[in-house]
Amino acid sequence: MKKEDTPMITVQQHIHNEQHRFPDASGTFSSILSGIVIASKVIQAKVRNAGLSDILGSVDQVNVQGEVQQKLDVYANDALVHYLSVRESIGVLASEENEEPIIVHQGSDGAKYAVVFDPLDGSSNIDLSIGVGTIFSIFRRPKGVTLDDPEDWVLQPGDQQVAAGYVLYGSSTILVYTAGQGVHGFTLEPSVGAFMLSHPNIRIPDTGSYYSINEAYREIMPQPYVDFVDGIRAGSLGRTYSLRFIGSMVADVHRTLLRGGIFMYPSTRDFPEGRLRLLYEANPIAFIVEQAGGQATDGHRRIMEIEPHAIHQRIPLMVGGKEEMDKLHATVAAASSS
Ligand code: AHM
Ligand code: MG
Repeated sequence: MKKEDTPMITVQQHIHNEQHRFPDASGTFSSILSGIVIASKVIQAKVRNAGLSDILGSVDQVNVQGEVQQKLDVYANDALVHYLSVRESIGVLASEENEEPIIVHQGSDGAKYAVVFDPLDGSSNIDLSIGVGTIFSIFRRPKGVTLDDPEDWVLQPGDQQVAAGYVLYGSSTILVYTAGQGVHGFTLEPSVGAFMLSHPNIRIPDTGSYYSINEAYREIMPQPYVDFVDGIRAGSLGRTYSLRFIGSMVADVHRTLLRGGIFMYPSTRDFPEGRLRLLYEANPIAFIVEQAGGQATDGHRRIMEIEPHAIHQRIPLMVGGKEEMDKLHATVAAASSS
């Protein structure tokens, strides 16, 4: 049989083998993931013909972060809430676009999981046909916590995530997820309408040749990050680097995962706590990057160990391969000890 005639592995088949991560409810993982898969197919269809329908531009409202909501932000959020809220195993949803967590299946004993998501990351790129993405993270309800305290379902450190992933609506649509058994990527085969395994067991290279940061902020970011960037530009890691910054974190991280290098969004004068959100941006990306053999920190601490105190909490985020991250941490540590 030629390679192209061999039946491909779908994401549903793949996650069937990951069921042991959800020992108390067989079929739960597939059910939650299939809600995300359906929502992402609906979102990608809208993204793909965005210029042809009345879905570009903003709506006349801001979200909890004070950011202008794009029509596609709202559409993507509605799709995820719609397809996830019918899953009986889910009790709480929390989204970048909703100030408070959403309670679903009130009173159902089967509701033991929470899903946290950024429905459409890279909003500033939506109208420009540049890649954007959906990011998600799944938690188990902590013992003793009820629906009277929906925030407690999701205010857990990243190392409590049972699964996390993203969907990148780029030149192709790719879903990347981890359930703690490595990182796997599935490309949407548009003629079949299914995500097929295309990137099994992704490993981030120990070193790469790209660095990714919004360098326009060099006057308003902490000096160690400027020093690190100047250092690698001057050859401190023994090779020539190129700069890539798309401004859609999912796309920048996806490239870093496959090609190596480093992505950084440190604190700035305008965002002293960092710009990216801990629960639905940094945590899921950290889980994926660590599972792929890389590192994810706020410059000092592992992202996955940080105790969250608010759903929309921001955090500085650095992710990358071993060599770049070690060099960054050495530069930051040297600055703090001098
Ligand atoms: P969003 O979730 O509202 O789209 O914001 C997050 C995005 C990231 O995708 C990206 O890394 C960052 O904002 C870009 O910020 P900036 O324009 O300050 O470089
Ligand atoms: Mg985002």
